[in-house]
Amino acid sequence: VLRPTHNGDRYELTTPTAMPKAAGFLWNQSMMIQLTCRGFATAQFMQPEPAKYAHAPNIEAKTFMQPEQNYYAHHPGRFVYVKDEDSGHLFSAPYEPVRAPADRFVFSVGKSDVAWAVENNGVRVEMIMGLPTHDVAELWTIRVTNVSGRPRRLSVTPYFPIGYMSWMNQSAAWNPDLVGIVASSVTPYQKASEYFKNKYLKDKTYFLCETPPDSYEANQQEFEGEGGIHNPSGLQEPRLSCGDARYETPTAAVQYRVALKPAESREYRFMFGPAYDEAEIAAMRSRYLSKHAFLQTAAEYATYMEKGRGCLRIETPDKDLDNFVNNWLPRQVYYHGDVNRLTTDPQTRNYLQDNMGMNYIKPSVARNSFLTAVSQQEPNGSMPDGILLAEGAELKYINQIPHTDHCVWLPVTLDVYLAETGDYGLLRERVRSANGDSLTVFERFSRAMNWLLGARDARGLSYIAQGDWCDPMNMVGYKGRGVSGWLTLATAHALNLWADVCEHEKQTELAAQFRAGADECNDAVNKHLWDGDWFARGITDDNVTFGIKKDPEGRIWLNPQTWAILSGAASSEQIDKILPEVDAQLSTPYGVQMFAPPYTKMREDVGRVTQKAIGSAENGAVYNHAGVFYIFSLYKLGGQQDRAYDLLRQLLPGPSEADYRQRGQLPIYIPNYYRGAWREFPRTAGRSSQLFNTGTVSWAYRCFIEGLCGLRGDEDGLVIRPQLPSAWNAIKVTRTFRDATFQLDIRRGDVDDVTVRHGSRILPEPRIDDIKPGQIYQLTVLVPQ
Ligand code: CEZ
Repeated sequence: VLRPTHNGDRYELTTPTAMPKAAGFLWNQSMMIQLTCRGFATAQFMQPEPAKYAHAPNIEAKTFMQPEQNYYAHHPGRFVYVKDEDSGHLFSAPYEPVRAPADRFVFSVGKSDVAWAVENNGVRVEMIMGLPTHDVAELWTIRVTNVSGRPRRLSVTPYFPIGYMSWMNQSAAWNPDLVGIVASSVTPYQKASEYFKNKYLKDKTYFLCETPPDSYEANQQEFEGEGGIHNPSGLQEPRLSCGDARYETPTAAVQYRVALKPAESREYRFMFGPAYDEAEIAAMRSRYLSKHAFLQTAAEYATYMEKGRGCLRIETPDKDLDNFVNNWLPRQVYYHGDVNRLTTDPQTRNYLQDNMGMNYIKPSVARNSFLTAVSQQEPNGSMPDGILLAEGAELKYINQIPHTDHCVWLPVTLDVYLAETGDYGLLRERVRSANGDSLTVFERFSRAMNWLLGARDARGLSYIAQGDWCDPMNMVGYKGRGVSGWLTLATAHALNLWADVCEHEKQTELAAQFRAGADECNDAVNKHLWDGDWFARGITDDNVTFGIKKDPEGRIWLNPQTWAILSGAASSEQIDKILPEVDAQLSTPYGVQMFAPPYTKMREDVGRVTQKAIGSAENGAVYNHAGVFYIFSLYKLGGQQDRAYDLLRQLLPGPSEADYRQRGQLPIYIPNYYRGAWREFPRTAGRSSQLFNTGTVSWAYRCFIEGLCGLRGDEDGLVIRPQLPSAWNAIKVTRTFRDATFQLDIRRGDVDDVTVRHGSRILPEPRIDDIKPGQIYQLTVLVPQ
């Protein structure tokens, strides 16, 4: 049912029912759209806050993107009804709303378009959607071909529901000058001040036709009528009734009556999107709505996507993995760094980690993100919960809840920037903050580290307030006393990384001070949180240690184990105990769970996380962000290449058909989680959240680059230490690094340590220094058997 094509840069799904939520997504800096194989769509655009131009048919609650979104018959989508005007046979493409089984179905997801080819009753419908690189609009091409071998009389009716736009004011009508349906609304508000804020919102939605239709309908009720969306009444008549919507639910249906000879086709082009006024719609029409402009726009967009191609090409024994790493993983990393999840106030930890991935794609973006982030540092050295990216943006949703981990991510993500660029000059940049203080980046990072050191209790453990990395762990410390074991370890790791930088900058006293702080954190965790075979997760306000053997639920958490490895808190004896426990208690066929067993009821001294559905999200799912931290720690540890690789592979659906069906997702992105609770609820375990916003991807790419391929930079050059899983004998890798290209032929050999040959020369150490930009380095690398 699923196959890669064209060297893995497209994936094709040949049924709309096996994986009904399988979807592709496209974005630009102003919008994002996710399209399912069945034709449902979720789109948003920025003005500058996220807004919609196609809505549900009822009032919708506003929220950020959620996992496991459900679709229903009237969910916004992009459809084409095709009716045989002689026999009355009706079907729709891609599949919704009629749901007639197709004779042939292909949903084809590319990097810069999403397309379908559907055949039913001797008619082929091809649909393809692309986006402009800068503007907000969907560009649709719909081609209908008679493949029945006999003449046909058809009605072809594209149907783009607009939905319930506003309870204050909504309408829609045909606009003959624009050749399309234009729906108008007023974004609802209450305060007079909001009027001025909303005044220039794009409250219109347009659906434009390159070719004038024979009839149209702008009123949802009128079109769907008693027949309903599966068999609209409007299609029972010889033509649509050319009606409008006056404080009625708007829609966009247009109809073409065609007589097609055998093998004859018609091709139509449409545009769908938001606008401020008719003048803007007219401008969009003239800019985009022609065959020529569609082609040119598609080429430009492909160039824009190509900028996200990343720095790594691999050839391994696993072709599906190669497809993902070479095509899709950098694209998802690029998406995160390019648009910051299309919010104006990304969570600080997300902002820093999403930009961490940009080091492998466009380091200058990562560089700027540090400057932006620290310019919003508080006077006491702490970091705010979110980074404001637009004029007038505010901290919303989760960013109004105090979380204590944000400073940790500064050195953790800087580590990649320095490894990739060697640009220590960033540290000497002076940054003025909103409160007027002007400090260097170096000084700001040191302040952040001091803040972390200060935010600990008498035992030396880090306060959690209302959450750490685990957002919904909001009641461990809401009374002000609870502490986080993970955060204490993450603090130690951050301090160690920062101490390295201090040393490089010849700040030896500071380095010693931060290293001593890290040791203190590690010691405190060992003293208070080692539970015999693993580390506990924390201690509550009421002094109850949790994440320990005697807990029936939430007994072992992954993050403290991972970060104890990274921070150096865990000795090798402890690691020997931890790893088998993680295997035994947390591993599943879909990756490693974030903790186990999941909570079945509220724990008032842990919080909201325990109320999430069992095995979903943070409540015991295979939460990939936590999983990838663990994978990273295994690569750092060394000697764990099989454990690390098995888990790395599990981040991705497939390659067996059973696995694809269970996860229900195309292998074109890593979702934020797969359902866990594998022991409790095996039926739903593995199911993808379908949410492609996740901090996982920058780490996953890092694990492939630094871990599996072992290609990490330092100030002077590139170190080469691949960690191949034992089942592999050889791989080929191309890595771009500091404007040079490295082509590596890596294989097992009779060597005790990694041995690198460059031309005829065996290098004294597995590293290349004095890298010449533009040069191609061909290296033969032998790794121990
Ligand atoms: O949000 C993510 C956050 O964006 O959850 C991660 C956290 O580290 C990321 O920064 C782990 O908690 O209940 C909640 O508030 C959840 O925490 C979600 O908002 C979660 C979403 O699934 C979005 O990815």
